[in-house]
Amino acid sequence: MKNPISAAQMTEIITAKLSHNFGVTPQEATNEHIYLALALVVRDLVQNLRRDFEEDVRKKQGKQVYYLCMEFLMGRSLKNNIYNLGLCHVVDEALKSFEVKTETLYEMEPDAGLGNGGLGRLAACFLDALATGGYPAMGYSLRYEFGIFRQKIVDGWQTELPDNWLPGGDVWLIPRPEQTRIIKFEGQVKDWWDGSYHQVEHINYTSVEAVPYDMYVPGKDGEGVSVLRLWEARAPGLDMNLFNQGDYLRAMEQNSMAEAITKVLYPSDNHREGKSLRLRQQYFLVSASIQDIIYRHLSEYSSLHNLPEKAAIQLNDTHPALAIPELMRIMLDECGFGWDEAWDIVTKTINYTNHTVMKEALEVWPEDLFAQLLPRIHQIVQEINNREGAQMMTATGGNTQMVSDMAVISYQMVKMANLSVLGSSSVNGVSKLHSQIVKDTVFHNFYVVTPEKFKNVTNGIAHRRWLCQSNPGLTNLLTELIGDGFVKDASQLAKLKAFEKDSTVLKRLQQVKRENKERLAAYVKKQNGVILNPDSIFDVQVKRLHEYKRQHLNALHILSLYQDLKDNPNLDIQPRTFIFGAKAAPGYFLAKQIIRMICKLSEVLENDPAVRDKLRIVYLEDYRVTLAELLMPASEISEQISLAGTEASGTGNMKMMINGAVTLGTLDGANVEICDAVGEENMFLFGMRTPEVENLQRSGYNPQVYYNNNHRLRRAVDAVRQGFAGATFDEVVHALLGADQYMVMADFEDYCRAQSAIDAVYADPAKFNRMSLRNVAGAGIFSADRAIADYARDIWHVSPLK
Ligand code: GPQ
Repeated sequence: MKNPISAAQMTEIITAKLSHNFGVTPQEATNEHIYLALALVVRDLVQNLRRDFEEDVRKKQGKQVYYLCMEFLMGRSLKNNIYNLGLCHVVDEALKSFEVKTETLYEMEPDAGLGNGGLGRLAACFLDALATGGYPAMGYSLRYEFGIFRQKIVDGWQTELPDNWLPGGDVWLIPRPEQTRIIKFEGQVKDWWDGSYHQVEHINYTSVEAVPYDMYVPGKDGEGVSVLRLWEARAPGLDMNLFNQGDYLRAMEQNSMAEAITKVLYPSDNHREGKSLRLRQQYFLVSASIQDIIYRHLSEYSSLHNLPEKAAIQLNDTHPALAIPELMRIMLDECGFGWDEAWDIVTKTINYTNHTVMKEALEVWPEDLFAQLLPRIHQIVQEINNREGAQMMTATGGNTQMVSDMAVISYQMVKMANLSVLGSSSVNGVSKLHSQIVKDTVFHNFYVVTPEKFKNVTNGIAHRRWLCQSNPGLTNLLTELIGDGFVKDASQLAKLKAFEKDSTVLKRLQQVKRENKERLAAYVKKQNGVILNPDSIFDVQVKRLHEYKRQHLNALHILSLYQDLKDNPNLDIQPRTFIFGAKAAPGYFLAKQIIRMICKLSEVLENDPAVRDKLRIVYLEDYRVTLAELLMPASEISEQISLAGTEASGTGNMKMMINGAVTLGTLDGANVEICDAVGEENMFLFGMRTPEVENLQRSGYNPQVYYNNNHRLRRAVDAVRQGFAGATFDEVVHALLGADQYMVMADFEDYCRAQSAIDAVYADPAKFNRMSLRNVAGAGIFSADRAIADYARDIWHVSPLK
């Protein structure tokens, strides 16, 4: 920091804020007041840093990065901001005169839960890395009034409660009403020829205002600050025309339709949402953001010709794909560009990241809905489809099957993935394996035609949040052993490897883990009333609930272990605590039943005094960023057990690894690269590899075969069929014995083998601790700093400002 603040000064500024904003003295102030005052002080500091940074960017005419995403799962900001500003000690000291602990204030902040899971959290991690790396960057998203629902478990069933985060969360949001944009929906397009100029006018549209709110994300120690701009939808005053015609109800209807756009985040993950409100949300985000980007560019350069040199736009999945036709629209209709020149600029500016190969997630829109809601965008998409179709005919030597597979519009459906590939100069997957699968399967034809477009950038995590702030015990130990260089350069974690034979270090590592387990146990005691055994293995599976992630494989194994223990109460196993946390999409019945099965199994174990000290399940309600920050440091086994070829990357795997957990996983997503980093001997790998999965699928997979041939599996599945703790699980049974799309039955046996291997290793603490140490040491490449450096070099072609 340029101007370090003393604790005394900090006390003074907080006191001034209390008086000025809330009219209270420090004696009168509630903790709520102090939280808000401190947040405002920090916000001011970051805002000033951003102003200086922008000044510098302007002088150097630096290239801007724009990251468009429907989700930013930010979690809390206060602690992260204070940490990045290097003010932890100053704030701790200053708060003494207000007689409140910093930690108490941190706990008052609600999570900004503007995302579902990995995709949204990745976007949040990237803003941190962009700022720390000194890249000029803005994230664009929506200011949902309600973020991801709060989860409450009632009799094993997930119920959803609204997440009203703005009281308490909005201190970070600075409104910028002067930069409001207008978004136009519906209506008709009128076009005519004016001499040789093609004129277009959008008439009878409904307009909605987009009001921006800015949230600042400071980088560590540096001058870089990212901005997250969140758009709020507002009705532009009542339509007096309708009003005067006596159409009062329609006027009111339009009003609430407009404001519905940013009411709530769609809570589905890895699944398309075919609702027209979702399409409205997407266009609303895209139109406001593209207008904003153009405005910012033109106020610097007064021409769009150099847009690709000065701006890189990243589409985070296909949700913001309408940025492509929207940028075309503005260039054609408002800036007087011809098609070819506009298309050249657009495709050089935009890039696309794919985050899944799940079929049910591929976005498609019925063309009639699309045309009705976005008439001009529809025309442009048709034109893209026609022109690119012709191009592809040439490129494929007239292969109509390939051409139709790559079409943007086909059978009256608009295919967002194809639009994204055609309109981008780069298409990347999020792990080595996933990027390969993208080329081999979903976009194979595009890959054949334009191989140079396809790239990989393996995901990363904000290690300063997930290690330095969440795990102070480990961070202190690391600093003592290898210095604090890893804070800004995670590759230095590799220095820890030098201590792998040092028994004192290994014991201290274990001690740190122990303290983190106790910290989690204290939370669980308060929350669930269950007392955990800190000597048991903490085996963690936390992520969205999805059939492909196979939480039911984990549950099936626990059930089977329970049956073994009932047969033989003296069975020599390491005591285990299986920890689950997951939200299910509200309409996803199988996922909800899997949650219930896990909860009911937990009940069974809890009610059996003969086993509960050896085997226990804890289901953590309302899994979210803040809970993850407590959990990751306490994890010892990281369950990453998706069917090979289904999880694009995973990022929870990286968060646990960097906190010293050992992965129990398939060779899927970024697990493959975890394996490259630490070696097979420092993981517990199991299950089929991608080619085996493909072979089995091709040859006709039959889950019954495994049921018939594996006694242990049959017994466990039979118990599920019977039901337990007063509940039945028909949908789960059906999923397992019916299609078993994700081959739980086929991988069960090897999963059990890997689970017992864990037991054996854990019995030898030195061995387990060494594995743990090697995981921490190998985690450096999974820092978001590295991922952002990859994007900057390979895709955006930007360099840090300094
Ligand atoms: N991911 Cl398409 C989501 O969290 N939500 C989505 O809708 C889609 C992808 C995840 C993906 O499942 C993980 O494997 C990735 O690690 C993550 O995106 C970030 O790339």
